[in-house]
Amino acid sequence: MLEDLDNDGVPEAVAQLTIPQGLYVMFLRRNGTVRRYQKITETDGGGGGLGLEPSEEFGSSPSELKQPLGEEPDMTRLLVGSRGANDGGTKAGQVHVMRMNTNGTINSSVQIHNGEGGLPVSTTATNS
Ligand SMILES: [Ca+2]
Repeated sequence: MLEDLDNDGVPEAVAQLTIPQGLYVMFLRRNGTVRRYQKITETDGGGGGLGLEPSEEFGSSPSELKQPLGEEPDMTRLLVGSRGANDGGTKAGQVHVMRMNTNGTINSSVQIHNGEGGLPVSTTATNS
């Protein structure tokens, strides 16, 4: 779940897509059905800036960073895994930390993986 991105009093839900790889940000009604959704893929929702590789399995374990980081403007941050990403080593995986717009698209993002985003380089980090 995400906090209420669009301020309608109902939280949003996030789920992984497998074909194409990506995410659905779902804006819910009070009865739990989807009022509208925003797809985030390599071609939708600002996902083109993520540098996704074809088989990196982007979209796993989406979660919200609950505590604000204090940056202005402080926007909702969605953390999403890419367990098959090769940037930090073959299939070493990575996490995308995405600042979210109120319409469910990505405002900006950073990546954390082996040797990037504050993590040291490890020669043994794999999830194979
Ligand atoms: Ca909402």
